[in-house]
Amino acid sequence: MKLGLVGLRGSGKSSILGALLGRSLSESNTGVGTIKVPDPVLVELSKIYNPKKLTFATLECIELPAPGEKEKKVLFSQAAQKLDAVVTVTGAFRHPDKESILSEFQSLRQELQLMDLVFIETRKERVLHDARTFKEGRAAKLEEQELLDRLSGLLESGKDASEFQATDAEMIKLKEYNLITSRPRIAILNISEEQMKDAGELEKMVSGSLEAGPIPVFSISAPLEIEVCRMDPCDIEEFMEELGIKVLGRDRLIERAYGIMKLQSFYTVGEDEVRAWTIREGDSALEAAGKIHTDLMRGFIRAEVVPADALLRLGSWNGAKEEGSFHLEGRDYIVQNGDIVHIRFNV
Ligand SMILES: Nc1nc2c(ncn2[C@@H]2O[C@H](COP(=O)(O)OP(=O)(O)OP(=O)(O)O)[C@@H](O)[C@H]2O)c(=O)[nH]1
Ligand SMILES: [Mg+2]
Repeated sequence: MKLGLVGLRGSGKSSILGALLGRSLSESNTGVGTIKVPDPVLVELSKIYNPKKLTFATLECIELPAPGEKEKKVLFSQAAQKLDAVVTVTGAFRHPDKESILSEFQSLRQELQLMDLVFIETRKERVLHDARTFKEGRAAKLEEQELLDRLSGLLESGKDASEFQATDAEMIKLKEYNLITSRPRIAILNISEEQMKDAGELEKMVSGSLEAGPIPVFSISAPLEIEVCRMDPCDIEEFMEELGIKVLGRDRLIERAYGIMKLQSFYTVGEDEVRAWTIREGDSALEAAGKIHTDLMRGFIRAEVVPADALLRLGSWNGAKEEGSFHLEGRDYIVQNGDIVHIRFNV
């Protein structure tokens, strides 16, 4: 899963990425990185199997160029197409008051709406051209044009595409357009140390400015979190307590990202490797198999499933089998969060 950090120039995208990855701005600042998803269940499972390799699920993070930078427009659009979720970064640290923080947040939002508008206008031209040129499929083209008109009207009124009231058929088109403001989003306020005491209030102000759609808003002090990442683990708790940080920004981001993208984990276990995998809620055993390897998907026979909590309670696969926690499932089985899955396959 890919998260994109999007923000105006100098809002602190690189710094936030550094905080998420635990590295300073000067170190390998390539604009990309992978966050390991902390997983206590996985760690417990590894104690049972003592595997050669322990592999955590990961989230990929990339920094996009600031929207509105003319020479990087293409770069931005290409990168934006591949994102599963958009993380907006507002440089609260550089503002003296609440009003100007909100104003930066809103300018960024407008920039993103503008990029969607540009896409829609281009699409509209093409649809109109096709409707004029070809007889075949004209009705559908005109219908699409009407949808695009409504979409651009919404964006022009300062709303996000995610607020669009779409029918099921329109929803399919919307998915195809893959607009930035229709993607799952998280808003980060990059605050200074002095602003930490007002973090709650700032977050409330920004969420309050959003008419609809659940966009989680939370604040991170990037330099401070980078510092925390480099501390001796024994000192971190005390330091965080002193500063009144309850949960690190990175951990909050992961949790929210899982929430908005409706992600969950399943596990594979064995002596070679114990591993966590990311899937979406509602994904089937066949889709889970495909995550592991396309061969497993092609040659899928059945899935052997044990919930991780049962395995941890009973201490072994066989123990879980005897107790009745083991179940055999077909390709349509909906994988549950925390399932340990063993795919039987034949290719
Ligand atoms: N005081 C303070 N400075 C910050 C904070 N976050 C970032 N900065 C500084 O602001 C400047 C810009 O930060 P970057 O992280 O490079 O911002 P960016 O959004 O990646 O910038 P561009 O990629 O150029 O658009 C740097 O000099 C940072 O050191 C912060 O929380 N507090
Ligand atoms: Mg940068």
